[in-house]
Amino acid sequence: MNHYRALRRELAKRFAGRGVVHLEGGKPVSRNFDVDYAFRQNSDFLYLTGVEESGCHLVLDGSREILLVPRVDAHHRVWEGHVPGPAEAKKLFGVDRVMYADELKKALGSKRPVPAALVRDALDEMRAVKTEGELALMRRANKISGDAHVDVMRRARPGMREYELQAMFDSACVKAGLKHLAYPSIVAAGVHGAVLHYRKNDAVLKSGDLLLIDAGAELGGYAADITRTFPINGKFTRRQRDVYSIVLAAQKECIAHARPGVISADLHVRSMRVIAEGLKDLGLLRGETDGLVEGGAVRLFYPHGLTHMLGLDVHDVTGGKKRVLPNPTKVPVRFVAKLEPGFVITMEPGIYFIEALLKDPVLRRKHKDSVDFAKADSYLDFGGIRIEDDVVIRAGGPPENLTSVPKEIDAVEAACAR
Ligand SMILES: [Mn+2]
Repeated sequence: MNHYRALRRELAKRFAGRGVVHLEGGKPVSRNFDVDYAFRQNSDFLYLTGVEESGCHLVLDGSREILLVPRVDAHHRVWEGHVPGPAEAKKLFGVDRVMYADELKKALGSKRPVPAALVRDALDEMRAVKTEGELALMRRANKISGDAHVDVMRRARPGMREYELQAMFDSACVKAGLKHLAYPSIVAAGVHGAVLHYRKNDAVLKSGDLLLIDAGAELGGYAADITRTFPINGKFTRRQRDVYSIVLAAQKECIAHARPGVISADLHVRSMRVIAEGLKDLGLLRGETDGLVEGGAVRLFYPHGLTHMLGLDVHDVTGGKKRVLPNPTKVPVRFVAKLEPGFVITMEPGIYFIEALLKDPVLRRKHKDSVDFAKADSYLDFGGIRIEDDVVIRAGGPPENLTSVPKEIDAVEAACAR
């Protein structure tokens, strides 16, 4: 409660004397007649209040703070059960004053509202740096999600379908009290591992293939975002080991270098270099590493970002206008930020063998000197490997890794042992 109050005070302070801050919470979204989509509170609203009910508002005016809750009738209670009224909400959420949402005009009074875009930007600035209270939630969300990953590794068997593993993951999280996933789980066996946002999750697991699972639950709205890739029969093949080792080396090197002051885009380039070197060792790429990175050949095998911010949104706010930076690298990178203590970011390099890229005639012509396409074709049954941990940037040292799911080859095989 004090945690949320401190954040509201901080926001109100930023706009002191400049008008009244009004935030509207999330509203239910209809799926079809009488059925709504599962409700998830607006992240800014959750950040400032912890309130998970729909239909609320928040008004901040200097030291005055008002939470507005929906007025419900007996009919609503018949279907939806109890909804806290003002007196109860005041105690529950620790706000100075609670009114009904239909009294919004009165709550706002005659003062000018602060433009929503300014409020949004201030919240982007604040949300980027996590407080210890937020980190405690994120640690727990990661631990439970991580345990669910280990559960899936232990129980996966050839012949199962991807959705059975999806259900195992969900079940482990829900049993531990995390009722909501942070994003739709990607459970991708074999070649499906090369589909970056694979969502079908219905293929059969085959012995000898890899299983890539990207899944995380949220606690108090705070997300975990974890990916592991493991052998379905419990033992990596030589070829899988070789590719896996490259991805793991790239990830570990980037984590070791994730310090305050470092530009995220530079870390991405660092991961591309490790991957380029590794793919050269495997004979898939040839030439100078700089040329492979800047010319885009590496991107045929690693076509996504290394990192993004993590928080109440799985791809979280990037810190507001004051933190916008030009991309200092020669490669196209979407997330460019100077890392600060309290940032939580993902570290998720990968290598994939994607038919849509490797069979593209234009790309084949463009990169014919850099890529051994005949060799790459022999990997088209491979799928992909991604390893993703969530880390907290810390002052004066290495980051704190929130994710403790096994990732070393021996440890993954031990977790899969049957
Ligand atoms: Mn991610």
